[in-house]
Amino acid sequence: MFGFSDETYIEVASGKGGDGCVSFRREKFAPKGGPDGGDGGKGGDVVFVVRDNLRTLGHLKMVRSFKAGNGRPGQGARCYGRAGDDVEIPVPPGTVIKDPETGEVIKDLTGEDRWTFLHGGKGGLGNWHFRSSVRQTPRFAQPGEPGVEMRIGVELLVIADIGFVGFPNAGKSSLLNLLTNARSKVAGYPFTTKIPQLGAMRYGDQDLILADIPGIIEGAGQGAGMGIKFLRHISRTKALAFLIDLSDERFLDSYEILCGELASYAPSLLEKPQVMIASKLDEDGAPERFEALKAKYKDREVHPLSIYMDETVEDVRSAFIKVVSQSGLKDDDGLGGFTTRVDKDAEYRDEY
Ligand SMILES: Nc1nc2c(ncn2[C@@H]2O[C@H](COP(=O)(O)OP(=O)(O)OP(=O)(O)O)[C@@H](O)[C@H]2O)c(=O)[nH]1
Ligand SMILES: [Mg+2]
Repeated sequence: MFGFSDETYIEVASGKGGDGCVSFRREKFAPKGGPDGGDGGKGGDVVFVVRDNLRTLGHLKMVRSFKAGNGRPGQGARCYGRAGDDVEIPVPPGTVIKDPETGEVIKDLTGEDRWTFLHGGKGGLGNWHFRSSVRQTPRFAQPGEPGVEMRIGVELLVIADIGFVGFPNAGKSSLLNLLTNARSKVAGYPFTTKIPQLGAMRYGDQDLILADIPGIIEGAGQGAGMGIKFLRHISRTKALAFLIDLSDERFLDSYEILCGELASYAPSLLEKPQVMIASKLDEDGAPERFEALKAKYKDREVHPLSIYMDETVEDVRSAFIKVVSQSGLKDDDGLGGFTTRVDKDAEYRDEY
């Protein structure tokens, strides 16, 4: 297990078929014309459409109900009723549809483009179909078939592109909220974030996924603070962003302390590309501290950041896009084209 599971429930309904029509031909010279009621239209289908540019299920948490249109009733002169519109539900690649009660997988959409989940009800036959030599005036028609309504679970495993690493209170959640649609809790005390949070940063027509994890303190590898077990959530990210708090006395040593804790979890974490960020540039004395930090790490780029200075936020955004583009937006772990996987074991959910 190495990512975040995104999960939600939605209500879906296919359209009802339109009723068949009871009608008789009425013409000037045929006052008692035969039956001519047309058929009702078919109800709309519920269709899942896989969109490569989506990476989370966030959009399904805002609109939760998807209802296809009903078929229109048939009309006189053997006219068919119009078919109901299909409803399309956009989902990211790797989405799985589940039974919300049993958790049973109804459909794994990996590798699919479109999948019709529920068909709309058939339209009813008009009375024209029911004429016969012995029944010349059928005064009935068939009703349309009902649609199907269901509540379903939608699940996706998301592997973030960039994981945030920093001491508690360094400003990780503040940055996540500024760059993405996430609303991670921000407060001026340590360990505000207790559960890893994801946010999607729009970049062209792609989503870049940023992961905010709980703060790490010295000794976290031995269980201090929140420990480091949540590091596995970022063990498969493409890059790491280190947030070094310029208002923290230890600003010159923070990076080494953080690296030490990461290494105690998995030395391979340190092989990932990194973005080094010096946060809270607006605090008293921070610009001087930033200069000292830059001097210490003169061989690499250090990005100054203040959440109150838009240009620094933009600079960090560009650095994120650059580091992810360089490592390729698509997953290269041999598991397939995308960095989304189905969460089959869901082990982490019990832990928080
Ligand atoms: N002055 C200043 N304060 C900031 C900046 N960024 C964040 N803060 C403040 O720092 C405090 C901590 O911010 P968070 O975003 O919650 O920090 P965090 O790293 O997510 O903290 P944990 O979840 O506890 O690990 C909050 O009071 C923020 O308002 C900044 O650029 N400048
Ligand atoms: Mg936080």
